Amino acid sequence: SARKKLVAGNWKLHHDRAASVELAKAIAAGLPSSQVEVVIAPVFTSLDVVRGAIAGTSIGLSAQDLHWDDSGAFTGEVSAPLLKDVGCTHVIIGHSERRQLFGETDDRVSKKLGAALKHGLVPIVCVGETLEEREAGRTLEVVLGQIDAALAGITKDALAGIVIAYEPVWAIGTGKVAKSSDAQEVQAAIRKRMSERIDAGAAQKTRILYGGSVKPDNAAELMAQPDVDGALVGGASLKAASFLAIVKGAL
Ligand code: G2H
Repeated sequence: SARKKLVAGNWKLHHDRAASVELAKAIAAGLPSSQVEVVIAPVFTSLDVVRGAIAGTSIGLSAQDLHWDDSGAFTGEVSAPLLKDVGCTHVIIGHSERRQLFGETDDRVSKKLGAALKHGLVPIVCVGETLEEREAGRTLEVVLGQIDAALAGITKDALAGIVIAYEPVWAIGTGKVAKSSDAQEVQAAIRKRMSERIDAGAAQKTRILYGGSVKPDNAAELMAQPDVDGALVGGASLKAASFLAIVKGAL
């Protein structure tokens, strides 16, 4: 497809500043080509030093969450202007760990998406069904419902620039990867939904990543699917060798 592949490393709650810098430098040194867009998402406290470590490279810098207000009495929160200030280009929104463990709702995901767009951060919006929902045959209903809620009010111009990550909850950190045909089926349905509800031309430009136990040995097959435009990688992004092998799988 005409869409440039994107591979994003979600470091979750791992690595102090020194380890983050070391990993970022090793990734920068091993990048195979500029044909794949690469983004890394360290913890908040490492963003500043990682920005320095990847300065002058094409690697994007992502936060793992944000608050929708610019400032105010919101203890513990970080806003889009502050993420811009520290050098972020991207922000992950609605990761399933936030939905499951920290009370993230579709409504909040939509507000966070609006704040990211307003301040020029590329949102990486995560959706995905649980095992229970999949077994009940509700996968598309759940995922498309999350898409509708997250993208409520979004314009076609904004749609082309956002990134969606389909992450089936049962595949996250479990070693159980979705079959590439299952990922393709859901991701094609997401694109169709965005085409119908927002704009067909813009939906052709939106990158849709797959996430959930992506490893060097399954990445290439997943990313060869027509609607799998890259990967959101957790565990395997914590070592430069495995992350770079996944990036190569996108070529
Ligand atoms: C899904 C993924 C990255 P992992 O959460 O967002 O993590 O690759 O460890 O399943």
